[in-house]
Amino acid sequence: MRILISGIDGYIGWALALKQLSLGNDVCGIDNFSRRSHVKEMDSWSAIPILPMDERMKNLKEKYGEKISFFEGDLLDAQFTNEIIKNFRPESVVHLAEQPSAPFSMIDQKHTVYTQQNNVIGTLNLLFAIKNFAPKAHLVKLGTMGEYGYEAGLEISEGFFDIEFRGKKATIPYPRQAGSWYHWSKVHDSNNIMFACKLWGISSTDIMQGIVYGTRTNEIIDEQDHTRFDFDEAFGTAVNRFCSQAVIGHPLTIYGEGGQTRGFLALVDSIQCISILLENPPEESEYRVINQFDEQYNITELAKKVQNIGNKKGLDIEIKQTVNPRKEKEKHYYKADHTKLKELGFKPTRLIDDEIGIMLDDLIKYRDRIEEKKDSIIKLLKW
Ligand code: USQ
Repeated sequence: MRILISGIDGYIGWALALKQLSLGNDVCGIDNFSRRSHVKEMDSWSAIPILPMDERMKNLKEKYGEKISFFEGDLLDAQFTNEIIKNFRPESVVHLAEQPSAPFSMIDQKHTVYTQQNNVIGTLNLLFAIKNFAPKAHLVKLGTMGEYGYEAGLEISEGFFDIEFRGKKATIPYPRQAGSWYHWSKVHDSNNIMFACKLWGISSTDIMQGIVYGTRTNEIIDEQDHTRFDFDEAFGTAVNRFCSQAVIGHPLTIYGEGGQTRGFLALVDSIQCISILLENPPEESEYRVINQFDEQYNITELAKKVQNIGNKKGLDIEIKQTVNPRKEKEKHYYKADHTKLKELGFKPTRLIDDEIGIMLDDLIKYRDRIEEKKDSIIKLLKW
């Protein structure tokens, strides 16, 4: 299969590229390196060092030859996007090239506008390029469970739900009530993709992904294989942040009451899920929505897990409730369907406790790097 990965330099993009190459597929990656520069803007860096792209590519080319290629560029540049699709002729496009941080999108007007412009217009350019130059390609787009929000107090279905209103029945998209400008950018993407499928016959899978954690996949063996791992307030996500805090003796930062509940998935299983979706594309014109997570936890449960596992390794971990910089529900009902991937053959391979142990072992080696940038853990990016 010929797979285009936009955002190949990111946390999921890099791990996915390694997996797809190992399966014998042709991979073309594009990236504008915005993640590297945004984390720098937070005065931080990846806890686990990653190589510059030219060295990453040199290593991959030694192993996979012409099956891997890379082009630096931006999806906001329509000409660049068109050329890539025209020349590579992908059978699948995995679109990960978005600004992924909710706190970053909430900093000020400039960061909000940047996030929505980058995400929404980048996706639109990609949709037009697919329509014009690879109309049969399957677009796999990374959305987020946060699109549904936490307000309704109802069970969440997978994309669509059945409703009866004033005597008539219909199946309609599940309401979206996102909680940040970033999460809303994903909602706008979802609407645009759904419309493009209807209008042009494109087929797409929109992944409502939960929070991904972990340092490893089956392909990440040597140091040079590692994918990035962020811990700063904007780009570090819950479990990854807690593990980074744990190894330097920083108290685990529970925001507010700590009852915020989310779906979680190990990195290795996120890559497995995307690979299953690539191998099982939807029908022509179909807009398929998948909820992609394994188990749900609240933030306090997660912090306690990291504390217990870390303390057994000799770390001395404190948990501290801090003032919540975000405007969000700190306790809420949460129950979301996630059966479609299992029906396609997904079997989770990692228990969260095992993965936290592996992460702590990996991160202990890079304690000095986290220590050096520890001021980026709390930046008080107030919403
Ligand atoms: N939280 C803490 N302490 C921290 C960091 C976070 O209590 O130190 C809380 C937050 O207040 C929030 C929850 O943990 O209630 C999750 O925060 P997060 O930063 O781990 O995740 P979030 O901002 O929701 O965004 C992340 C990714 C995003 C992805 C999303 C999936 O950055 O790209 O779309 O997870 S989901 O949350 O399911 O929408």
